[in-house]
Amino acid sequence: VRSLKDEIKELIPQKTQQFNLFRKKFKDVKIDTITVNSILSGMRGNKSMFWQGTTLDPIEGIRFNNFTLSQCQTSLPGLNQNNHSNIFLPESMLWFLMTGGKIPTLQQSLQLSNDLSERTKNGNLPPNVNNILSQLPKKMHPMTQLSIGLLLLQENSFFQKNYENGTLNKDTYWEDTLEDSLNLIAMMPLLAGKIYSNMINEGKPLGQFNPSKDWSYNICSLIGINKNSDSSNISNLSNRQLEDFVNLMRLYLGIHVDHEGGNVSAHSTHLVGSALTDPYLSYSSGINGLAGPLHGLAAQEVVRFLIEMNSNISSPKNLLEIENYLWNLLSCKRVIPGYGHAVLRNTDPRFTSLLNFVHERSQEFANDSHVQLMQNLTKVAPKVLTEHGKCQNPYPNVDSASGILFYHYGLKQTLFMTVIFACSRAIGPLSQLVWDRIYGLPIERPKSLDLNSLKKLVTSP
Ligand code: CMX
Repeated sequence: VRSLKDEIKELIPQKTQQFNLFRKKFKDVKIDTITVNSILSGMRGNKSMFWQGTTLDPIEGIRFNNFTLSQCQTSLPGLNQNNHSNIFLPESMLWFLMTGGKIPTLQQSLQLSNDLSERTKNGNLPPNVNNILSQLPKKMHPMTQLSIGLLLLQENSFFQKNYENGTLNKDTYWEDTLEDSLNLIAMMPLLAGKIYSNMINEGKPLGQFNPSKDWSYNICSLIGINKNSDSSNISNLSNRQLEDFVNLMRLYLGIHVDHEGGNVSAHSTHLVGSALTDPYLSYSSGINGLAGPLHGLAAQEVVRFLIEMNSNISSPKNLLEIENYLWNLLSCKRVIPGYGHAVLRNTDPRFTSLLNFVHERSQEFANDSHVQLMQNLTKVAPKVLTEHGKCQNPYPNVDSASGILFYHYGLKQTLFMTVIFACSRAIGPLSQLVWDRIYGLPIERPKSLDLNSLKKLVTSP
């Protein structure tokens, strides 16, 4: 079977020719107007960035290489065990994004899974990385630990080493970028496992890496939620629940990979990478952005919010009490976490696919008051937010459901949830970084303006 690298190599002549022709032909065509408001409001909606793998339609939601999420769920290969037919392997999505839209066969996805596994050298972090991570204060924010972990792995960067040696040229930048990106992605389960063990088990391993299993399975294993785990925190889960948890992980990791280029984690990876910075340094910046409460941290905010609300209302079924609780929250100038979006103007299809996971297991979740509240909120929050009249999108986003499902299966450390998000988000921005190198995109350098310059621009005829 041909490797991912062979596939990419074959695509390069045709893709670069198309790209260069397009640039040459249309380079002076105006496609957007920049207003003062957009400059002063986070460049919201400015069409000013090239991103190949995904685009976000305000109504339809995310498209991956022009496939909607539900098309991906029916087209990309998964393990298809026990009717989990709509759950594809994140490795399939990695192949799909790295090749600019080629749907892998199951064999190719599994081969990539195996490749990632082999890159971990028997499932061990390099000893120096492991040692330093073991010495971090156990209470250090898990995203800080992750960022440090990636920076420590940077000494293995082929791109950095070969750039330093002078053995790279513009035509070969992409090869080491790909190599580094795949190595980085391969290491994410090990970093996640190490950080979770720092949080709950004094740095002692919670489970074992299994080289014959897929990427998501190993994340579950290393955080101690798996059949073959050493951890005691799973003792209450049945075999079926453990299997469901692994499938939830596959689903979650598959749908969080990318959300077009302008979001903070993707954009920061791209921006830092545009200075020819290697994938480790670039993605470490991305996850620092992901750690912000308005971005990746929202999933844990939702979990806290649901727990807090449940302790203040008589029942998760009491819609009137939920409504009153939300109005109180808004009157204290707090946001309803898990609702709203900078681009989306409809229910996030990623939320819908997580909700389908719940519906397919209605018995499992029937007695979980937090999951019930999460579902009932969808009947109340959009109405309240619409009446409130401020927010442009009153519908649930993906974070509305993700954290509370992990919580259900025993992942109670809410701060850790963003680390799982970060495992997934590595896939989209790093696929883009490989293509940034192939297309030879230059360093990013938008023009900034102070208030005086802006004033001059608005008053001049
Ligand atoms: N609850 C209450 N108020 C909200 C709101 C919510 N869920 N969402 C937006 N608003 C408010 C904003 O705070 C803003 O108020 P001000 O004018 O007083 O500043 C106003 O409505 C307009 O905001 P907007 O244009 O609709 O939304 P933004 O693009 O500025 O922000 C987002 C988008 C996600 C940060 C915002 O909706 C929010 O804070 N949501 C809650 C946090 C959350 O769920 N984040 C997850 C995002 C998912 C992702 O990153 O992928």
